[in-house]
Amino acid sequence: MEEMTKYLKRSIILLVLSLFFLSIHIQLAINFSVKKTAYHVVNRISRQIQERHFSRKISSTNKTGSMDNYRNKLYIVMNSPAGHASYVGNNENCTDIRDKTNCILSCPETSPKLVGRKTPYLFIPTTTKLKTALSWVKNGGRYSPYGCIPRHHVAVIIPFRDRDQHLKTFLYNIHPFLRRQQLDYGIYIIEQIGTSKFNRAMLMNIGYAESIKIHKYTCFVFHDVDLLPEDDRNSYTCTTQPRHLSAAVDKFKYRLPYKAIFGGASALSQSQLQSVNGFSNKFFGWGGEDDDMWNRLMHANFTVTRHSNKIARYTMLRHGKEKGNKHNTKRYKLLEDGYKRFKKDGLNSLTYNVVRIQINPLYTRISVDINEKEVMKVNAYFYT
Ligand code: UDH
Ligand code: NGS
Repeated sequence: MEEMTKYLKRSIILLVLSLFFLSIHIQLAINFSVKKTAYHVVNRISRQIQERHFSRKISSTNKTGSMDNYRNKLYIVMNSPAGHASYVGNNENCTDIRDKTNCILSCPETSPKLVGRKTPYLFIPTTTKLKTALSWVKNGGRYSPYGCIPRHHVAVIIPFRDRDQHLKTFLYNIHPFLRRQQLDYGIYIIEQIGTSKFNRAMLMNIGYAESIKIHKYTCFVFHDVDLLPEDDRNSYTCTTQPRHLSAAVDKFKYRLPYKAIFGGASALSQSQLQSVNGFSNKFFGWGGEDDDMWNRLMHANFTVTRHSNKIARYTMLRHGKEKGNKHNTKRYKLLEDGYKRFKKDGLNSLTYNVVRIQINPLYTRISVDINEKEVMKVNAYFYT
C-alpha cells in the first residue's frame, strides 16, 4: 500500500512538472510567431514610408543619387567627387564619410572575414544539406554583403555539361568562400546542351554576354567546376591586369606547369575582355582555348598576374575524360594562326541559342545550343 502511494505521488509530481514545461514551451512559441508577424508588418509599412519619402526628396532636390536596397533598408547612394558611389547614408545628413551614424562605408580593400588557408570539402552534399548550409544565398546564386558597400561586382562563370556531382561540391565550397571576400556576386552555370563537341571558351563568352544582361557585373571569373580554392586570400576580383587564379593546383603538385598557362580559373574585367574581343569561339573539344586567350592578352600588351603559389592553391576533383570533350586535333593550327582572328572571332561574332534560363536557389543555369558547323563557318577564310 505504502509502495503504491509513493508511486502515485511520484507520478503526480512528474505530470505537474511536464505540464508546467509544456505550457512554457507553448507560450514561447506563440510569443515568437506573433513577434515575427509583427516584425514583418512593421518592416513593410516603414519601407513604404521610406520609399515615398525618398522619391519626394529626390524629385524636390537636384541631388544626383540612386536608391539601393541593403537588408530591407533604403539608403541614398551619394556620388563621390570622383563619380563612384563611395558612401551611403540612410538620411540626408550623410555628408561626411566620417559620420558613422548616418553613413555606411565601402567594404574594406581586404575583407576582415577572410580565414586564409582552409581545406575544401570534397564530399557530395545532399540537396537538403546544400539548402540548409547556404540558406543565406539569394535566388539565382546571388549574394551581396551587408553593412558595407561592395567594391566588386563579380559574375562567376562556369562552363558546364553533365557534371552535377561536381557542381554540388563546388557550390558547397564556393559560396562561403565568396561571401568571406565581401563580394557582390552571382554564379552562372553555362550549360552546353546536346552531345556535340564541348566548347569551353565559347561557353565563357556566352556567360559574359548573358550575365551582363542580368546584373551590373564588371568583373568576370571563369572557373572550371572541378576546381576548389584552398585559400580565400586568392581574391576573385579584377584589377588593372588580368589574373590567372589557379596557379597552384594539387594535380600539378602546386606548381605552375608552364608560364603561359591560363586555364582553370581566371579573372578579367569587362574592359579587359572587351579589348581582346573575349575568347575565341573556334575551339571545339579539349585544349588550347586558354592558350589562345593568353596570346590575345599578350597581343594587347597585358601582363597576366598571379598570387603566390602559397595562396593561389586549388584541389581538383578527379574525373575521367568525357566522350564529348576529346582532344581537339586542330588546336595547334588554331593557336598558330590565332592572331589573324583576334579581331573577328570572339565576343563580336558570338552566335548561339539560349534554350532555357533557370533561376535555381544556388545558381543561375543558362542552357545553350551551339552549332559547330555554323560557328566554324563565321570568318572561315581567316584561318583556313
Ligand atoms: N566541362 C564539363 N563537362 C564536360 C567537359 C568539361 O562541365 O564534359 C567543364 C567543367 O567545368 C570542367 C571544365 O570544363 O571543369 C574543363 O574540362 P576538363 O575538366 O575536362 O579539363 P581539364 O583540363 O581535365 O581540367 C582534363 C582531365 C583529363 C582526365 C584524365 C584522366 N586521368
Ligand atoms: C595544355 C593545353 C591547355 C591546358 C593545359 C593544362 O597542354 O589547354 O595543357 O591542362 N594546351 C594545349 O593543348 C595546346 S590540364 O592538364 O589542366 O588538363 O589548359
